[in-house]
Amino acid sequence: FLLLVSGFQSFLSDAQEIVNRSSFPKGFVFGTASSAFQYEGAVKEDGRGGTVWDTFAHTFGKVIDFSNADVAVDQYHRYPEDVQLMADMGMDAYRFSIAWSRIFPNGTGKINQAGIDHYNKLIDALLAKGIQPYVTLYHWDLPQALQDRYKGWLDPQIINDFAVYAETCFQKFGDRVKHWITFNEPHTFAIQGYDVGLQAPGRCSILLHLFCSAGNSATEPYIVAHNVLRTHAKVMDIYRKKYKDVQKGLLGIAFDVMWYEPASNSPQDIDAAQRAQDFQFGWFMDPLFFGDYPASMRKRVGNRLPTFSAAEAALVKGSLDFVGVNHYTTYYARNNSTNLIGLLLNDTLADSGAVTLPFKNGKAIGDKASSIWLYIVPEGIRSLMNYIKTKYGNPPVFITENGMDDPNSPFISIKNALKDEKRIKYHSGYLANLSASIREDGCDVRGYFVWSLLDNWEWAAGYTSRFGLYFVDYNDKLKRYPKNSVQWFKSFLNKTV
Ligand code: PSG
Repeated sequence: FLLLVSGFQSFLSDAQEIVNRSSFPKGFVFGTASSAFQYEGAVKEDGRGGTVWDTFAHTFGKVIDFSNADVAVDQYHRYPEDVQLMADMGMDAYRFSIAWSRIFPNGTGKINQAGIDHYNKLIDALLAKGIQPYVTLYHWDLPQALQDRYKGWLDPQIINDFAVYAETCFQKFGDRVKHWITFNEPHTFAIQGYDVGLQAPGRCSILLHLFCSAGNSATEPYIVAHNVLRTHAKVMDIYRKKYKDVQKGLLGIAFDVMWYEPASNSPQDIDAAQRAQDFQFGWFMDPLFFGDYPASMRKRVGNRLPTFSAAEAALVKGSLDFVGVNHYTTYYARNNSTNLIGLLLNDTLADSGAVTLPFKNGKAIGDKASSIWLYIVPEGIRSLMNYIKTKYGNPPVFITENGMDDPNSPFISIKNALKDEKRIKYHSGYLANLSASIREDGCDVRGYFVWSLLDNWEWAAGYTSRFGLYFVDYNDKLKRYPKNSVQWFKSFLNKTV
């Protein structure tokens, strides 16, 4: 009987604990997140220039349902309605991205006033409802012109071009935007775009260029990441020198961060879990906090890993006010003793010498969402917050994305699609663990953004995946319908005491 009771209590204390706004510190921010390319549509309107993602989405075979984001969920036109949906839930903030090619259609040159006007209207609509804008400057939609001109992120010329774009945003919007995120998930776009070629610009060399006509999977991801870090540091330098005193905003960067559990308690697997984290998160965090790449990367990547000059290292180190963490899932990590796949592919992913999988002995680490990579492991967020606290000295963290998707099934009625009890369980589990990491472990977490406000265009998965709190009816004028999770967040957010 006692065993039963304690079993029940531990069950209560992880997934099912009842949390609400009052489980979080005063001033903790709740919001939803989105990105320009996945939401806006209107790709040819008001002078917007093309991007590498327009090109990629229109290349046959790159998106699994043969869709593109020309219309997406039309937030470019429907933002007033969408802002109202956020207000209905009682959200404090909205994370969205600015499309570089709406501001500079060719990446550089003359400002496109219509683009400025659009984001002014969006920002003002949010503020009128008491919703704080959290603005990402780059969520993967590189102006195609810069890819054509000098291969985009592969060329350090991009540092200055991005800096001009970023500074333009500070000048035009910084009176009202107090939270800036320079980049969304550089790890994802370096790997997906330049190692495996599954995302724009679709470069890779694996399997004798079977999937990509050009690229080098062993070197380009490192060059891209290096140029992103140098760009980020330069943008922060500009912000601190010219804007911060007056505008009083904060600037950070957002990373995709899984948690890794060693697959066994062997020293080899424990080491592999650490290396997996080094090659995902440490790749960016170590330069930002310590001024150089992790030792494990230096050792294993050798001269393919670029180096920072002393001046660059000094500029990169400390160049952030907060860390944005996009966290969805946890995998097992095991040591890769043979590295046969690495020898075969000769790519960046193999360099860590760690194999990460959501399975152990044929058993999944948690319940699966719709995306093949997304397994539900609520405790992972607590472990990750503690890892950041210990390793990087407890910096301020925002969870800039957390969420799960349902399949887009033509066989389910809208009525049934709105019954997203699994999503409610997902968020209550992750939020309970996040709250515990703050209250019980002392982690400095400042806010939480749900991915995503609406169902939207999920990159290479197209419209097959539904991450929204609101359902979007793609067959009937993109009408929005609240899933049950909307009601859940509404009561969660109202329970302030
Ligand atoms: C994030 C994390 C993983 C894969 C993809 C992403 N992971 O842990 O394996 S992409 C990220 C992105 C946003 C996407 C969203 C859902 O910032 O644009 O729509 O997550 O995939």
